[in-house]
Amino acid sequence: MERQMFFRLVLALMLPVAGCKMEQAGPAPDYGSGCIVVDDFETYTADSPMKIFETWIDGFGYTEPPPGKPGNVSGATVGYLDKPFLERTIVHGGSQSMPFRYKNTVLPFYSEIERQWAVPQDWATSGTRVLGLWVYGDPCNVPGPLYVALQDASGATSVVNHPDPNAVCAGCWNKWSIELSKFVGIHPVAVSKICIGVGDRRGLGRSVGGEGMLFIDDIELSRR
Ligand SMILES: [Ca+2]
Repeated sequence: MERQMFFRLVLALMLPVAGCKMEQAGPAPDYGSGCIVVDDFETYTADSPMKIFETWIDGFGYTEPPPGKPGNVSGATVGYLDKPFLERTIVHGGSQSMPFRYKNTVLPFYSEIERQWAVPQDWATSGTRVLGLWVYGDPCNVPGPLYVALQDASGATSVVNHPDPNAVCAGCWNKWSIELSKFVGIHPVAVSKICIGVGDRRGLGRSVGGEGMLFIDDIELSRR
């Protein structure tokens, strides 16, 4: 019940802030322009196997249906406690976005959500060179380090940090575009996992970013 109240409070606080360039909820990504959707969060439902936290793994994982899946023991929570688990008011495209609550005030002092593919993904196909994702940070959050990590089929991992620590508290939708070449050492033709996180994933034993709430939508690949 405590989590439910927290999320309702967050929603109440998420009004547009002055001076913020607002991005209204828009149409689905333009498939005809060369964009390839990685995840727009429109296909998730309240039922297994399409619950959002069965695909995007957080710190806690899930137990139903058996055998479930363990979490990554970070401070991240994907989705709401209540069905349908997705956010349906604060969305960028379509009618759903992914809630991502983070808590960096306890061990391991970072929060990370991850999606893994059994078959590695070719993200360089059709000349795509840029990974884009839309992020809405609760304006009540404190500035903190937002990052994306990719892992390829060889097991190599590379992390790109957002250049602006205020990205997690902007109070509006902002697109973060990352050239795939920034993920040094990763083969973009064989991506096996994407992680989105807040904090210092190196686990240096220090808390950064506090705790807060983000929404993620329209993760896509484009040519530029
Ligand atoms: Ca969406």
